[in-house]
Amino acid sequence: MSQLAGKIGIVFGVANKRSIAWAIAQAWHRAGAQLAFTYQGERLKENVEELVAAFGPDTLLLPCDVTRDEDIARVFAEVGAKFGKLHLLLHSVAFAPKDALEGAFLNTSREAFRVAHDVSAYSLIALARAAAPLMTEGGSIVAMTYYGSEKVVPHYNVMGVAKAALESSTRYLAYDLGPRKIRVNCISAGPVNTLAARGIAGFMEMLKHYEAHSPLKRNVLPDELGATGTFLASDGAAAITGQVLYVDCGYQIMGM
Ligand code: NAD
Ligand code: 0WE
Repeated sequence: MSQLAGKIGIVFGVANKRSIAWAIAQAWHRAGAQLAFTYQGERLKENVEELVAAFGPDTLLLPCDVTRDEDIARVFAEVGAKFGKLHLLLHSVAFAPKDALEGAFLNTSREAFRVAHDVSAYSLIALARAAAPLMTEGGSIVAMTYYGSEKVVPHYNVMGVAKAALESSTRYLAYDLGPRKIRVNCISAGPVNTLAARGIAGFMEMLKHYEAHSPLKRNVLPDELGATGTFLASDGAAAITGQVLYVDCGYQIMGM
């Protein structure tokens, strides 16, 4: 219950109540953490405002496009001014241009590659660098990834390459930040029906495929991602860094 009492955290990637970031944020909050939130832009502002109102009227909520260095600088300046320190950071942000997720990977444009890597991978480095000076008591950084980083998942395409960069960045960041007691890990989630997953052709078939072929014969629940996020943020994971944890009902172990 109070695994995260006294911890201060910041959450990137809430778009709506189905967002994985929202499931993890709720779990962190229930475990006693005090949280700040960011949202991508005006389009999502009202949505996220309504959600975070549940955490009290004085919850810090700031716009942040993770491709903008000035946004990132302002967010951490405000967190520093309000709390003076930080323990937890959730990175639950990804984007690739829609057309890059439809046709052949072979046709990935230079621009789609750049955008996917900027939003989905470089942003972790930028956020970690800005957060680290506030993590004076140590910290835990958690990022969301997906199995398409290591095996070919048709149509995941350049997102798979960007997730491979995210996972590798997690290891290099873990090495750099380890001496400051800041841990960096990824959760590799099985498919979840969120905004980012909806509209992807064949997504419902993918859920059925996991149900049929994962050892647990079902799909992962958002609350289960919350529980793993809480574990990684807690002192129970004090010696775990640089890892990718599969929270996918066991799907990743299968060869056939
Ligand atoms: P989501 O759409 O709810 O969340 C994606 C978030 O990324 C949104 O909040 C969006 O605003 C944010 N974002 C995109 N571009 C941004 C930018 N330039 N600046 C700031 N924020 C930006 O979908 P989700 O499924 O909850 O995705 C969250 C994370 O989980 C992603 O990293 C995704 O790759 C990962 N993931 C999702 C699944 C799944 O099946 N849904 C599985 C494994 C991993
Ligand atoms: O990481 C993701 C999805 C991330 C994502 C989603 C979109 C949809 C809208 C990134 N960029 C965009 N761009 C858009 O314009 N997942 C793990 C979910 C997902 O997406 C897939 C999947 C799975 C699983 C795409 C193809 C195949 C499988």
